[in-house]
Amino acid sequence: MAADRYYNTTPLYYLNAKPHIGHAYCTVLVDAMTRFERLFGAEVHFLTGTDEHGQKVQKAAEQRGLTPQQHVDELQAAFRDLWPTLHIAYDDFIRTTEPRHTQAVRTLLQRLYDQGDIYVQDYAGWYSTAAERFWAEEELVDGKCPDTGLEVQYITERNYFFKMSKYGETLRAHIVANPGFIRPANRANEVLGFLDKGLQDLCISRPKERLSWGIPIPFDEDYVTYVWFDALTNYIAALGWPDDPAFEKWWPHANHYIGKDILTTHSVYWTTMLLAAGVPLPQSITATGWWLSGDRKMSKSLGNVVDPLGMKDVYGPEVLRYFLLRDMVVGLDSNFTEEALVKRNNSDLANDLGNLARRAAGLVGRYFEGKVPDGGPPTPDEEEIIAEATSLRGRVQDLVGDLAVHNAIEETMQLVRRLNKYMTDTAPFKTIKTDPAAAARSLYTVLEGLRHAACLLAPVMPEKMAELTAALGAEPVTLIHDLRWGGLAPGATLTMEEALFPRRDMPTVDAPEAPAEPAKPAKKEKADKKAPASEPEAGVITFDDFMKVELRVATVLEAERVSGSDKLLRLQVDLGAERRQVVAGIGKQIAPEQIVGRQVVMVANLAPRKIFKLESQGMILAIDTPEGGLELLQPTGPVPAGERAH
Ligand code: ME8
Repeated sequence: MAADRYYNTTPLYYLNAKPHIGHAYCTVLVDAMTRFERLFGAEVHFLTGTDEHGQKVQKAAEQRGLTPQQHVDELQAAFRDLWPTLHIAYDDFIRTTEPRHTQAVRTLLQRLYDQGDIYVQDYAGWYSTAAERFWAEEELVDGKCPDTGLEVQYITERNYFFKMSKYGETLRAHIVANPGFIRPANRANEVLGFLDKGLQDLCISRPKERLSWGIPIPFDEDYVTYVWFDALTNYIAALGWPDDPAFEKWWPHANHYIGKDILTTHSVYWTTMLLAAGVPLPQSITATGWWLSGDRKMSKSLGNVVDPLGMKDVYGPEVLRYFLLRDMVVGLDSNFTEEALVKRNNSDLANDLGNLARRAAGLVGRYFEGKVPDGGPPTPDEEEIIAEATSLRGRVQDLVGDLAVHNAIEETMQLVRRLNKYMTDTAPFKTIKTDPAAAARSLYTVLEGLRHAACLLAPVMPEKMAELTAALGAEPVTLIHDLRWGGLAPGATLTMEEALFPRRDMPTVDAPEAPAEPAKPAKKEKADKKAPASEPEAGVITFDDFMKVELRVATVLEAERVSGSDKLLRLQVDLGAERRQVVAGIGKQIAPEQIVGRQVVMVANLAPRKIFKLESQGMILAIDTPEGGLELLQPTGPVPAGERAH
């Protein structure tokens, strides 16, 4: 049974550098979870913010010749302003320099001090400035900080300590008794392993002479608070702990989403702090994996960070969101490449989803005056699709509940692919002439299926799916409970003007120039690991292999010769949902003016390649004649541009 209230949090991002794709991922994930949970009927409060104290921030400010306050005031805006551009709608943004936060930290410190859970002691140990913490001798790696690999200094210092060790057993019992408290499950084992080694007490102060940029300790103003003790408290500070009713309302439903790099601070430091303060533990702590660049974590210090602003500006924020959520399994690492993003855009969004919407809308425009046709009673074909779309709601809900957001997206995309196949199988553009009721039924089914997909993908791509829903002539569905088959009203006006997701060029494909070739027989695909045991004989392809080749009808809009080549024509073609450029090696036999306005058959899913510095986004099919001429493959009568041959 899903909960009816959630309080979702992201980490508070350090203000030692600008936001990057790792920050964007965690915040997009929480935004999507929040939107899914609201769609499923829950009330949700979503918090993010910035971590503004500590040595790293003080140092970053010094390097810029600014005071820490000037530095954080300026940099927090980079985060705050970025989120809306990624269509992230948080409910609250907390800065650790705000009075509501510093107040809560001081209240918590005072409470723990008064009850004897904080004590003062001289401490000697290895201190890492980069990691802002002491390490025990045995924790060092080759005498260096295990986190950063940088130098450590042996220092003796009088400091305040939180009796963390006192709460280790209670914490262990809680983790064991509550599977799902730390997610994914392997991370819970990691924390239990950490506890097995025995918990130390936690140094929670820094002398002001070493670090001045922090929250003064209420019972000793010569010290500031350790940045982690400070920052973690934000999760209750933002709710007005201890007295605000918002705390009572939301805190029991807290779900922290963090990167795996900060699992210990959250699942050990924070939880023991809460246990000491008598505050119940959060519902869950979810540790996500890392976006890698090559095999390395993208990180500010490694300087290999992909700029999310750059990606969203080139491909659009919602394509980026789709990619981040579809290509990352929550908890595992994933490699970020622009090529993978473009592939996702082209295959899932431009092709499967966008093209289907355009094809259906095109036919409705042509044959039903642009109005949703009345589907009439469904036949067994439609019944199957209706059952699939209806059961999808529950499956998506379960998958999201299990954090399998990538699978929830995939299930919805499978419905979209099923609709594509159904559209091809039922061929409404043919049946319109022989059986208009069947054409109406097909098109209604596709449009209603698309409305279902738009609703279930809205948490991932809120604006694009709102656009799609509106283009279908439907009202947005805000509660999954209200998503019922038949909700799309016949007679509603379709307004699908633009391609929802334009196809994109592959960013790094820069193959050596090669002349374009007319159609060649399909090469046999290399068998992949999943190929069935009985391989087809040499030279023969399976039906599945054939179905990989997308042959579509295109209408040639423009044609011109490519300068410097007597063989190449540069064509602009209409593919239904989009326009493409194709560079075709047909210029010796066919003049540009002979081909404009004609319909041709092209391979629509061929990886783009550069020919004479021009990108060719597909291949036109043609047949050599014995006289040395060339016959273009074309349908015998007009068909809608974009229709697939099969
Ligand atoms: O740790 N891939 O802040 P931070 C995925 N201020 N996620 C990544 C990532 C990557 N390559 N790099 C960073 C802090 N992240 C503290 C948190 S919370 C009270 C204080 C994400 O700016 C990931 O979630 O270093 C990581 O935990 C978070 O950014 C921390 O960012």
